[in-house]
Amino acid sequence: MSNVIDLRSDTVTLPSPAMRQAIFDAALGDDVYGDDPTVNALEKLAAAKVGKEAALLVTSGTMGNFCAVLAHCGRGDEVIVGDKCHIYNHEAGGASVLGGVAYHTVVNTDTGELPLAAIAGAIRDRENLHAAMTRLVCLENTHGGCGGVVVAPSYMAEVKKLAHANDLKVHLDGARVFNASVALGVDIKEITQHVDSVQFCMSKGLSAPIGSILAGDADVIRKARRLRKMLGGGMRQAGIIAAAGIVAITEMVDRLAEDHVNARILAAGLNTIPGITVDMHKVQTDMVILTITDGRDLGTLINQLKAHGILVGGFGANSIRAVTHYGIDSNHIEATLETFRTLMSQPASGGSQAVEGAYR
Ligand code: TLP
Repeated sequence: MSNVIDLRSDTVTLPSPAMRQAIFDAALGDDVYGDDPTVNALEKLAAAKVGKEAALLVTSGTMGNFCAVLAHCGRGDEVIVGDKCHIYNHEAGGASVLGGVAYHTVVNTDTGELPLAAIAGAIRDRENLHAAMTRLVCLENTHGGCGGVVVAPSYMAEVKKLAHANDLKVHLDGARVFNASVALGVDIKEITQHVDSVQFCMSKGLSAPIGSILAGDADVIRKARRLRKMLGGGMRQAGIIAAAGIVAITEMVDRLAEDHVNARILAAGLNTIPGITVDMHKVQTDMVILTITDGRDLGTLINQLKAHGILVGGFGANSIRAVTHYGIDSNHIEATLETFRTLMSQPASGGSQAVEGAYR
């Protein structure tokens, strides 16, 4: 795989040498008994980092979001989500299937927001016996379904105000919230202060092999810990995972800026190629969404790129998603641009091919 340039996602990152060493050296115990010192250290560190009372190590972003929704909502309750968000589109309907929670979708703006009036309109009247009980609003930052855009903290503050005025909680799917804080040049707490709970992934741009953190107040995390156990996510010597997580949040945050620079260079280069357009306003973090405008078949192009050792994913009907990360440097960006130039200068071949693993 060494010659492959894998731009499908920042989830493909491999652990850094410091992470591998930390995993090797980790002090371990049985975390279901609360005895793993490395997990305990990570949870304490993570909670402090995002300014919350408590934190929980979970296997994945999906598990973190699931535990959060179910910690805030009971069966028959309703959660307000954006129609382009990950929780609604890419988590197998877990909160609904396993938790009996109904999703109430609000149309996302291109900027990853849910318009405040639409949120207000989606909140059910608790006195109406026909309606489910609205309990929670979920935000996402950065917003993957909107191409990795950063959602403004000032907007999040408005959502929190509206939610709390209506006795609702706010959960943030912050799978890439460190990308947002680095892009804005603010401390992560400037973002997380506006939500009651936050899930962030250590296994994306932060390059840890496994693991996410769910943080919130002590009561929410206590409930989430039980939910995690119910899902089979109570892990034993999980310090193996937590050791890499500590390196992720202490050493790998600042370097996300490099991924953002590489994404801008890739996007700007792609934008000069006939038959491709990139909305440069939306290239704010590590994601580049490029739209094919010359009518050629997307699946065929993606397969041609693959044959040249470049892996990307489909994004909607006419677009491709390329994500920069720890395993991608400026030489990879240049090689990717060169291959795009070559392929796009060739006439489109006939026929159509399926797009595997498309984002939406
Ligand atoms: N996103 C993955 C795929 O599932 C689409 C990716 O390659 O972008 N929230 C957001 C915003 C995410 O982008 C993801 C993963 C998750 C949650 C879930 O995280 P995991 O994969 O750890 O369950």
